[in-house]
Amino acid sequence: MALQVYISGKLFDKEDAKISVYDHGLLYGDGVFEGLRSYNGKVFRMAEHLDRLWKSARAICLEIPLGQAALAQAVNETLAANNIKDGYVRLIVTRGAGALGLDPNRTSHPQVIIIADHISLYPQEMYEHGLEIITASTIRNHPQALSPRIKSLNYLNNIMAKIEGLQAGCQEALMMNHKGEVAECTGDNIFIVQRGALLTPPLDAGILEGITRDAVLQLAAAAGISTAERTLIRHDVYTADEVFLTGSAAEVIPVVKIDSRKIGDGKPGPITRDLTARFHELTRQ
Ligand code: PXG
Repeated sequence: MALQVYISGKLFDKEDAKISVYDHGLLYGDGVFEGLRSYNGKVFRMAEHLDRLWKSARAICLEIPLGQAALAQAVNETLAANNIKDGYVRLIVTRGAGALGLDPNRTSHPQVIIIADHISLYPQEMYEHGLEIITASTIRNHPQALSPRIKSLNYLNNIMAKIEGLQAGCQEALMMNHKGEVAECTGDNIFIVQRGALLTPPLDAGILEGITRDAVLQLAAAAGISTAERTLIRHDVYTADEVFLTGSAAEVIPVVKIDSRKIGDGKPGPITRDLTARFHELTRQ
């Protein structure tokens, strides 16, 4: 059977899952989304993802046309319809179809889309041996232009940095903020280990409040590892003992080289490996 995609209350075969070319999600990137993971038939931190989706929508004055409980049920039903136990869910809310022109008031019917599928961002080999990344010259969106806290359908800022990474032969790129501080990667948050302490940029560095980031901070604290949200500069990353990235799609992935510089001894470090194991235990329990 073809993959089933949910659009505003109905399931469609993948080939027939279509929305209007007048949808402002397409015309202007006017909409919000979430990327969730399901492990063993259960969506990881569903409530947190829905909460963030609602906050993103609130930030762009978009009213989601159903409640959180109904959307959670639709997510579970879409996973079940596709018989997916371990997979990836892309949740999208667009502004809906309307007249040409930016005016969001000239649209009607926001579209709610749920894709349940599989995602593999990086080859397994990179989880074992670590990722090589670069720092992008494209800075993260200025928070006063478009808050990086909003997971909007306009990801060009991140895509520009991703292109820089790919052109340099890297799968990810580290983005600085408008103050020259470390922000995050194009689709992942960043952590460093410095003298046994786990450090990650604070939200006011202009980053997405990652749900995996929160989970890893909690796991580290519970494991007795000292943690802090601290402003970091490129120097801190270059001289870190360990670096890793977190995201719903990527989970926890070690970084062993940045801008061709070896991090630590060039191998995934002990705290990274320990937290990866703890994250696997948490998600696959
Ligand atoms: N920063 C940015 C800019 C992101 O887009 C994260 C950090 C990590 O957040 P979570 O909550 O996932 O820990 C993200 C999330 C995809 C994909 O399809 C992207 C993300 C998540 C899932 C899938 O490329 N980005």
